[in-house]
Amino acid sequence: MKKVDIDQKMDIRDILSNLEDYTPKRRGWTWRKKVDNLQVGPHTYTDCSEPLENSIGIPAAVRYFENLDPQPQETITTEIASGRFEDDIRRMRMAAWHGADHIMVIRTAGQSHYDGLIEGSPQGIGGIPVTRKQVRAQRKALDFIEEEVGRPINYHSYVSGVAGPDIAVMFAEEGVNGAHQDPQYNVLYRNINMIRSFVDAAESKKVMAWADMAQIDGAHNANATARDAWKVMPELMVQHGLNSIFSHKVGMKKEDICLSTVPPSAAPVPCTKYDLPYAVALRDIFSEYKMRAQQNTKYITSSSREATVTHVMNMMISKLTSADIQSTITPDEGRNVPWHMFNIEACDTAKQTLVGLDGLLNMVELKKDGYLPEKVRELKERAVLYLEELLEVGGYYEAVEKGFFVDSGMYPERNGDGIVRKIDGGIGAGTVFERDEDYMAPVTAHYGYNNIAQYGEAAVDNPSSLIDGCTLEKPEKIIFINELDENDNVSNRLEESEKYRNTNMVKPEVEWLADGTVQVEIFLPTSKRVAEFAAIEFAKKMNLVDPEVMHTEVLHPSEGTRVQVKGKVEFDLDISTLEIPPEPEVMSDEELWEEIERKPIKVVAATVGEDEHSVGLREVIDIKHGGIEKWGIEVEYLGTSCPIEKLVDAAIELNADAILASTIISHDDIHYKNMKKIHEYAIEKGVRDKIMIACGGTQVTPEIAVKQGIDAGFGKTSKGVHVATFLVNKRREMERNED
Ligand code: Z97
Repeated sequence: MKKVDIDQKMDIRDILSNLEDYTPKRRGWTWRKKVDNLQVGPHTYTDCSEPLENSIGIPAAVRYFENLDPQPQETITTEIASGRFEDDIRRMRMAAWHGADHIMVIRTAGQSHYDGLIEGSPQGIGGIPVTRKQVRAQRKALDFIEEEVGRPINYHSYVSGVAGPDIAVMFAEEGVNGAHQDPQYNVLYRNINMIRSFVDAAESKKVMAWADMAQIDGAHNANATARDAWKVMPELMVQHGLNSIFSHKVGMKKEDICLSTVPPSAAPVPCTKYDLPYAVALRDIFSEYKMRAQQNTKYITSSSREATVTHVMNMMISKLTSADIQSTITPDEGRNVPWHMFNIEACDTAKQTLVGLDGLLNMVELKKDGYLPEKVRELKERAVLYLEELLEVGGYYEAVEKGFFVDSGMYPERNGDGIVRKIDGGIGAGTVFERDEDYMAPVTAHYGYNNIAQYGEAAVDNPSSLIDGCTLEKPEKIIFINELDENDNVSNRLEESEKYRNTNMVKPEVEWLADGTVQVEIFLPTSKRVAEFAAIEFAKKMNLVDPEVMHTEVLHPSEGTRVQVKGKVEFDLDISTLEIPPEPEVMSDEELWEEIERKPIKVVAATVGEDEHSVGLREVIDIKHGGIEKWGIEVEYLGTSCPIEKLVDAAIELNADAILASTIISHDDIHYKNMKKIHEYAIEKGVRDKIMIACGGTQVTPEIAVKQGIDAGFGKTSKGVHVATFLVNKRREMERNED
């Protein structure tokens, strides 16, 4: 594939071509490189990492801070789950530009129960079927995207389910950089046999350790499942402990083992009182491990505002306890629609918050006495007691059989409603067999008994040397299966949306190319239920197909309700038919200040003709609204209904550089006629070549205005900065002409 061109869309077909021969550029997880006292513009950052080569800053950066886009030291995760991997690739690129360097691919519903690898590129539900083809294509795309942004991107999915070890090997072969692996997930949430899950985990972890992958555990699922998420805190510490030490004993480096932590509560409960002691207790106990902090999704609703506040509150905890990876759940998790724009918004929320909190720990310290340490100690005690009881009843398997986990009581209280699994029950029960005495497997990164010494000393540490390397060393030995299903595959999907792929045709999209979906925000002065049904009718009248209410918020039981509706449009647009005028030029504040300080500009301004409107012109003049005064331009305002002659005469008398005339009324083209008059009267007075003339108004079309003889016209979207830019530019031009 050719090098990515920023101005070109990624060509999915290009990524898919020669996929059978593609090998990933690297293996293993990469952390951001922290820079001490990073200088970006006039600011010094304490906790930031190396800047990107290409990125998009948050809106305020673009508008006010000269595109500063410092990158926090924490890895930022985006979860991508649209069900079509080809559309996810475009979303990954957008996320990378907004600061994500950990791309987590959510699996299609039910993949945990597949006892083997899925092949090809079928469409998924709530995620994608993770297959070699899909993984390879996405890793290949990311190899290009990381070059474009100038930072390694960690690609991640799940090594869970009955096919865990198969997936681990495939991930190691394909350069996947991180994965969730936790046998407790299989047991508790997918009812996969516990013995099978722990045996499989040993093998999976061994392979992941070989590939230097970062591992995230599955503890966050207890938060999402428990009746009251804050009550599972002691048990979660035990879950983290079991998976962490198991992983380390299998051979993973501690710095590759990440705890999946979730603040267990959310406002309106006094969440910091729960969440902070919990995070501090975890940090204390697991000081050698990494923390992957994730937004609490348990209490998420369809309000993206509310989700964002929870996210930000959660990040305060992350910052105070030095989390290493910050996950960003799409704030529309509560809507179950993974939209591009919310995905990207969540990355921005993380970046904005973490950068905003830069240096926090140099300024504030957590208290060493009182509520916080007392609570931390209490949590640790509860966790230790929990672990002791677990050992007393015979160990993990017995504890699960007795329903220890995800009980709705705060340990040691127990309500008897925990998840119960039988030691010999669940999917894959009875499928674990002891290896025969003469068992031997000539493969790398294989866990446990391998009767290999008989083949010589060298083979003990390197069993695959017996077969001249296995697929981990010799990627050419991998058998790449392209597709198994002739209907459900990416080629068919690409063909279906061909009309919109690299052509002039566009259609709105939230998730899949040309899905046509749009969101409409409607306020209705009525009660909730009435508003919901009325909003659907409005959406239908707007020609939206399949309208659905996504979110409702009562502003008052009878006065009004806010409704967000989504629906599809069935039309598209040929962008080559658009008439797009050149973008108005805008100078920076600095350039304008400098230029006007060098040589002041004075203008005379008025609303001309029989016209009493003043608001538009005041917006362009007044410093309060970003008007031209802001940059030091001196303005003599003559008011409304000002005769043309008075305006021009005043400009001559005051020795002004420019005339600004506002003309709102457009009946019989009076606005253009007045412009022409100003121009002609200035000629008559012999000052036309010395005074700049600009006219504006809501009905003014700049091109028609200039045809009247004046220097510039400004329409209803024009602002002070456009006028100031014009004045500076025009004066420079006049100065050049004088020379
Ligand atoms: C996350 N927000 O951070 P399947 N293994 C583990 C998991 O947590 C999950 C799977 C496998 C979440 C993502 C929930 N997690 C969503 C430890 C899912 C998924 O659905 O059982 O095939 O695998 O990960």
